Amino acid sequence: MINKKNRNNFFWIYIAIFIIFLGIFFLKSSFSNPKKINQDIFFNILSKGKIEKIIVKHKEIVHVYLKKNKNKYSNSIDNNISNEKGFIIQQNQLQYEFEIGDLQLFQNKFEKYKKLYNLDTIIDFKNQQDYTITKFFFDYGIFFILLILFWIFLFRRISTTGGGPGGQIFNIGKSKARLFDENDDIKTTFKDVAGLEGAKEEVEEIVEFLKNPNKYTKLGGKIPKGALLIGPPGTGKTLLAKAVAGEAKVPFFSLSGSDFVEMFVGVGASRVRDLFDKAKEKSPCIIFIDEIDAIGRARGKSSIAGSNDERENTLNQLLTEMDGFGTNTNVIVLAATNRSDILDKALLRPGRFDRTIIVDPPELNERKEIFNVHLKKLVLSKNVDIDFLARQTPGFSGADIANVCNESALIAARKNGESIVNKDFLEAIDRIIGGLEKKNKIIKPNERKRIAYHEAGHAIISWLLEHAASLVKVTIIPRGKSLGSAWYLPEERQLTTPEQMKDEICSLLAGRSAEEIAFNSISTGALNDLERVTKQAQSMVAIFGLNEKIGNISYYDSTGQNEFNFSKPYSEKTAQIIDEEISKIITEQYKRAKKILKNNEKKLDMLANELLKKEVLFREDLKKIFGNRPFPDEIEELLKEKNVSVS
Ligand code: NHX
Ligand code: ZN
Repeated sequence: MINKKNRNNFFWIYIAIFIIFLGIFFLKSSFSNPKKINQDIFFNILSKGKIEKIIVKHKEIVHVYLKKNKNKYSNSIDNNISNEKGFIIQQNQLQYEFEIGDLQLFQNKFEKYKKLYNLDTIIDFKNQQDYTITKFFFDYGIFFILLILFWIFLFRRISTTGGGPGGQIFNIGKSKARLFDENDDIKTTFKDVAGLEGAKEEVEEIVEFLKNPNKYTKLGGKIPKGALLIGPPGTGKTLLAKAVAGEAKVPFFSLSGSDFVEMFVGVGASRVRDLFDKAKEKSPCIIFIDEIDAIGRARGKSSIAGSNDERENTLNQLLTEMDGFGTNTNVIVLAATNRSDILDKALLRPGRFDRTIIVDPPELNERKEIFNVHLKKLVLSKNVDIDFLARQTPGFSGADIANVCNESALIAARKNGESIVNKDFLEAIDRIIGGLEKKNKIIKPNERKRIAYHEAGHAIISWLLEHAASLVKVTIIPRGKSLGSAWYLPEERQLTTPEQMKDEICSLLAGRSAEEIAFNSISTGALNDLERVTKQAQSMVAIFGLNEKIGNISYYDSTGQNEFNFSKPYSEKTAQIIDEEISKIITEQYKRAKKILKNNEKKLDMLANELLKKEVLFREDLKKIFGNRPFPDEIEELLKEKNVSVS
């Protein structure tokens, strides 16, 4: 509310300033804007003896004052320069101004005229200084206005909304935390947090600490001071914190790490101090700092001579405050980040954030729960199979799933459907993974044929290799940045064997090998495939220690501390071996793919032609050509069991 009022105040100030300056300009132009003439005309008027005085205002500009005219309406001195509107000319009214090139020359000529025509015209140099100042003001006034506006804008931005009537300049150092207390009804509860079982338990315990601390302190335990939520974007860290706010029934301060950051020195630290002062007043309470990496980044790293001082001060103040308040103050700090690797180690030390809560992307059953939460709000048809959807979305975060649900509702609405059907969901998933379908993209027939062979190659190899991910469908309809794609359902495993990795590499290379077999030439289209293949092979050799030549060595650095250290942790010789081994793996698998495809060339042709005809092929279509997949397949069973068609 205060905020809104504030904004209005400033709005009126803007308007007032604008009007004032508009007024000044208007006055200036109506009263003191002399008509510009040139020197010849001036001397013409001068010779007629009608000029009272002239004032040399400036080195180059002269103001001309006419004598009072007896005949009020006859102001025409010369037809060329008459005032067309016929205004009454007052005595000594500034009428004309003109520029002179050289003052000395002008003065000589003026004196000559004066003598020649016997004139009483006065020449005056008095007001030069004065004029310079006014001219300066009018010429540069606009810059002053801009400067003032900028200044106001600046103060408006940094003045805070927290506390203090009006949120004035004096509030810069106050914290920007939003306070939720008993009066705010936050509707989020732990019931709304699906999945995240482990994280939820930890957080629930924190709520317990605040509700009855005695239960824990009576046995001598100390209540933790802080907990850090770490996890990739969209996994529900903020949601978890919101649920804490909804359940705890204690004051809850919420702010983002970037709220501390300001362009003025000392503001961040003072905001931290203010936040903790407020929190102590309201204790027991919770402080939630979102995106704490904005201030919690490791100190002294990549700083260019004090450029990061301000952030360091803020972090130091935060550390001090967390150390500072006693264990019995009952203020618990929750913080969230998705970049734990760059956090300062001092933050993670016991006594600050004692607990680290890892928030992982949801697994199969967790995704099912998340789907259940979001599907509650949607109008579903009976055929929607949540279990199946959860399986189709490996690697999706909570936010992704929310997006799928929303997108499917929109897709169903576009089709004027009564309710959302399974197919809408699958379309939404495809859309989110692969991007927009581009049915109208113009593709030449020979290119289309190449695309079909490329995708058919992927399909066949993944069908025939034991460890390759199982295929869901192949399509040559362009989508997002790709011209065609083979859709897999990867097995959600915790461990991967080199056989599985090699089979995956082989099926990725199959696209290009199919092109080579069918056309005796290859294309740039395999870019994405090659990128993934190279990464995979690199990780086998240099990270996972899965290569015989290199042996059980990993050059991976999970601490990320050598981020700015460009030297490689291995010798030139090893680098060469690594490169050779990577290349060997890829070449081997490419040959393998080509050999398998050569052995199945007829089937490749058949599949490619089928693709050209139908554009999309599903598992059933492949089964017609190849028979059952020679290896037991997870989704095969699922499909049988659930009796769902993927189409
Ligand atoms: C392109 N994209 O960007 C087109 C639209 C081989 C049938 N030129 O492997 O879509 O070719 O299995 C510069 C030069 C991306 C930028 C070449 C960006 C190539 C996907 C790769 C299917 N499915 N590849 C696949 C695919 C492509 C690409 C590029 C580029 C294709 C293939 C992209
Ligand atoms: Zn490909």
